[in-house]
Amino acid sequence: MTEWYCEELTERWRQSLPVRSCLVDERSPFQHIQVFETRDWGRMLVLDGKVQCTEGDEFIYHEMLAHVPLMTHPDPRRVLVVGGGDGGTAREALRHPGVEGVTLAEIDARVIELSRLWLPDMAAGLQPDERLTLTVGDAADTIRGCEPQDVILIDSSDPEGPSEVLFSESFFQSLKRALKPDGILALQAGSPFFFRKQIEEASKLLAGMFTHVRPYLAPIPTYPGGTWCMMTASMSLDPCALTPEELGVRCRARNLDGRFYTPEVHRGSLSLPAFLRDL
Ligand code: AG3
Repeated sequence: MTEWYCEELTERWRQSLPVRSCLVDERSPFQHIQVFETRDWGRMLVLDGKVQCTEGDEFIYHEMLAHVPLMTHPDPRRVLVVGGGDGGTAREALRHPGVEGVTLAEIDARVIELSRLWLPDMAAGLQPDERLTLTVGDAADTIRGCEPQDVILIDSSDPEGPSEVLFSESFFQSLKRALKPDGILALQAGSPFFFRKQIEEASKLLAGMFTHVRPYLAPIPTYPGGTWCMMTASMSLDPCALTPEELGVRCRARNLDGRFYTPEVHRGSLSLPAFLRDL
């Protein structure tokens, strides 16, 4: 009989996919961590009942969270990743040859350890690399202590529960302080169908602090609803200001060949449907 893993996002929305086996099922001091072998999407990391990534579609999420802001920046050197203990976002950031340092601030050491064991493709971003600094603990401490960053990528879970603070005004303020004046940040903002209120709040908060706030969309089949919203914020950098030609020049200069990300996808992802634009 086929076993199904079911994520229950709300009382009225569930999404299921068939799994072959459960590889990890444990409680860390921070959360419930599970890894499944799925039938069709490779291995899947689940935190507190929320699908974080599958080997089959993680490239879309990680490329879009990293390359939209990193390509918008003309010369990114220092990158901070908040969360992202599976390594996928760091892996993508390290693909930009000009990047001299990536600092990853993950609260849960077990996510790092288990990703290294079970999710090698993503954990490629956690391999020993002189450019990479792993910090385990409260991101707020890392942010306070780090040197000014060119790019900050917030790879958190949903804007509720333990990750809720990562969507608060004071947290955004601390990120702004950690960012160089000409830096750019990006965050995953949740489902445009189920987290409309949170997306609206985050974009309002950020718009009060930054000149350019740009939501964009990516299709992630294994996330509830299948479409996900991300957002950049910056005082000077606008991902919409670059033409596909200019982005193409940057991609070639950085030798960056995405499986999902292309200059056209960059532009297209920022073209919002009316209901989101009106938020
Ligand atoms: N972080 C965002 C996961 C959000 C998914 N939400 C859900 N399934 N309800 C992903 C971390 C990948 N590095």
